[in-house]
Amino acid sequence: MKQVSFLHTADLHLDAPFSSLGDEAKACKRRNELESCLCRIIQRVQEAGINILIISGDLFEDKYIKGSTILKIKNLFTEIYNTEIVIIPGNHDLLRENSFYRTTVWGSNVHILEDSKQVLYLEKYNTCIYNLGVKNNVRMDMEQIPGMEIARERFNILLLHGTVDMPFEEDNYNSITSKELLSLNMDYIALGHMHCYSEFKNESTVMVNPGSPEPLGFDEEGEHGYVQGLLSISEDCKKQCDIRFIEDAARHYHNIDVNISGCSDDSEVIEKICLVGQMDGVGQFSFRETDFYKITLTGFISKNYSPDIGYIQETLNSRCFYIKLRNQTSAKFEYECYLEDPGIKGEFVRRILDLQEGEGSQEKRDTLFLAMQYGLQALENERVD
Ligand SMILES: [Mn+2]
Repeated sequence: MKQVSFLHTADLHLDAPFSSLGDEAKACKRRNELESCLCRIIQRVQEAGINILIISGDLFEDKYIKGSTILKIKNLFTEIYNTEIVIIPGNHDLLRENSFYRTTVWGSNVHILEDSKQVLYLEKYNTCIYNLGVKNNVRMDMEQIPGMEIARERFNILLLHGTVDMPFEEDNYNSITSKELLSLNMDYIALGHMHCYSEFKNESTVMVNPGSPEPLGFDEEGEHGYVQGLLSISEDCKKQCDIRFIEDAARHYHNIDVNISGCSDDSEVIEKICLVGQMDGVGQFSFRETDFYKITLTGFISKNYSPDIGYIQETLNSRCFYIKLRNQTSAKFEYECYLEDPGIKGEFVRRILDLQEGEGSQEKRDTLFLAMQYGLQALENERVD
């Protein structure tokens, strides 16, 4: 076998509760969409005649997964009987005693990797598959690999569900550096765990964390999908790894700050939010009806006006799949009231105004305005928001 094709995904989190949405109908819809995402992956594997499907952990949420969902997964896997499916459990689908990984009778094309001491050899694809950290002990497992003879004439793929290049905190699952992993001399390293895409390379290895194919929260903005790749080897044993990212998410998350300084009623705020939506490149109608938005209202508003968050949210609700508003505005101090003040507040305001007058750049004048607002906050409330 001179080449082997693969599709690499991770972190599907099937049956995730999506409880933070606070809306069971939408959560249910989203769970169905995760299943549809798996269906699309299977369809792609079938159509492209992919040799190996790699799932690098967190295929499902062990705590919430239903037997019926497992059955759907199992049935889908049987449909791609010509493809070898290689799965590593993650921290949300740990390999515990009565895990569905163990209690389900999977088809013969499904390989669930349970032990880092074992190497899965897929003879028909001339491929060895290694794994690390199944029991959250990546450090110990790492020591095994150099002892295993890595055959250069074969394709070598390593699976790991873990935290790469992040501060080594105790609660980080399978923490390790990209340098250590790249030094293992694999051809492709299939990571999982981090929900956004990242890619690492050196002369001999390509390592990818594909991210969750469907984003699962507001800290997962941007494109989501999976990786399709091809490993090939030439007569003189030179190897090549070509990969491409395939965007495939049904919905996306957006965090947007909207400065509503100067707005004095809810309709003005709604207008401002819609304008920012447009500037964000979201299109003519400002919101994508498929997407999730977290809008944070910022800026300084009059003490006499308090935005009706419930009303604004209701009004914008129909324009997108989900919207959540946060109000982080500050009360605006009317500096004019302090102009004649003989005390420190008056002196402070007069000095700032003098500085503003002598300042040519609008940016610096705006900064001085902020300084005045925060200064007055401190002087009036003995604290700054
Ligand atoms: Mn995950």
